[in-house]
Amino acid sequence: MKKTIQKVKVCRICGSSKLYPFLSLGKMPIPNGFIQKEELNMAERYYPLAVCVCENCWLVQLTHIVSPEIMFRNYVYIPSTSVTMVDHFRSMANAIVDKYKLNGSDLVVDVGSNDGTLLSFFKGKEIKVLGVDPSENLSAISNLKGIETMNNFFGIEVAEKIRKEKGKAKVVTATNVLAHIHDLDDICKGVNILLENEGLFIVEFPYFLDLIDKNEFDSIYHEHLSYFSLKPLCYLFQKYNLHIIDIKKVPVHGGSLRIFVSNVKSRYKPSLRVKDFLERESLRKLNRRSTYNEFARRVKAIRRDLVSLLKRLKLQGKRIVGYGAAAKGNVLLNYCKLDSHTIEYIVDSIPYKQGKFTPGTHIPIYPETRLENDTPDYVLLLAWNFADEILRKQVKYRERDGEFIITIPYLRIE
Ligand code: DWN
Repeated sequence: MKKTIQKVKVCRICGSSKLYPFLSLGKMPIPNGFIQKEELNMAERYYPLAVCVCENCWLVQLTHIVSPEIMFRNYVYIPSTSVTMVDHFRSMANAIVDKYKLNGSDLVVDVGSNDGTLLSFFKGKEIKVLGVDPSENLSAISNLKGIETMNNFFGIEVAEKIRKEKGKAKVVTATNVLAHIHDLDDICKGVNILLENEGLFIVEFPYFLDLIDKNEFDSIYHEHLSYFSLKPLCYLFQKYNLHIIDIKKVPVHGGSLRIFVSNVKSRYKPSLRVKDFLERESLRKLNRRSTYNEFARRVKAIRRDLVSLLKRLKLQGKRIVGYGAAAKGNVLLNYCKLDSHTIEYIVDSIPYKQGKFTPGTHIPIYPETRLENDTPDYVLLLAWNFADEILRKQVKYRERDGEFIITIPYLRIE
């Protein structure tokens, strides 16, 4: 995709042009587009951020796609910076090894392997591993850690190269990456090339039902092209003789699904859980415009309530800072037009982000240690998906009567 942005004209799964737009969050910079102090007066690229739903297969998707070269070649999302995510990937690897009896002759390939955190737990069990990731910075970190990683976007070409050089894979994993990919057909074709006949494609993604049920609208951003429920994914997989054979609900990133996909000719048959989840989706009326219009109404109400709360607190002379310079946090800040006049600064654990400023709203980012010597009245929790971990970390701030403002799943002060 040579242009920096393109309008979506047809559904990426079924090709239908019946796309119903239901929520716009306005125009804003890409959510991980952090800027240096010397760039503060330079123009930033703003892109439309809006979602539509395909009225044929019911895939929820962005109305415009920003070039992946802009978003992923140098990437700042590093799961190993959070205890929650490291524990999550450790238990995921253990569960897969136990469930599918993986051994030293098996190859596990991770698509979007990031800094190699998930693969390191398979490697720890003497299982052969290979990462594939487009970000130059993260591939370098992963290779330095001894996790062999190809610096590229996964697809047919990379799959063929891996199969030729390493053989077929017993397991291909993809966590928090399928939603980032426009050409899902290329991914499925690549999986079919790479996977053993009895192999498993194990995909984890934030679940759209959680997104609308918990009003997680700030998870809608330029990196996430698709917002998956099971029905459209079943539609996609059946095009490539793949089917979902099992599902596990996991709590990360506001509520995600881990789905297990195999070739329809393999010995694996769909468990009853697949049918249960599909029935639950039809009960939630995901095939009705009203479901999406109602969600959009709730999102606007959350913005209205949050902005008026913060305005009231500022009028009372209260100090407010942010916690977690997350992509989702930048969506919230830009959608609610909250800049450093309202949010004095943001603390974050990722060194790369410290010393920079948030995209569009230009709020300075400091290390978390700043809260050891400063006690603002309120902290707006932008990384709400790590609420437990962060609240545990900030007991001392709360003992000094500091309070957290948390917006998801509903606006509250703790
Ligand atoms: O899909 C994606 C999700 C999985 O993660 C990626 N496209 C981008 C990314 O979104 P994000 O930036 O919202 O990710 P996080 O990991 O939810 O962001 C959390 C932020 O909070 C990070 O910048 C790190 C920070 N943090 C912190 O300051 N102290 C996190 C923890 C746990 C902490 O204790």
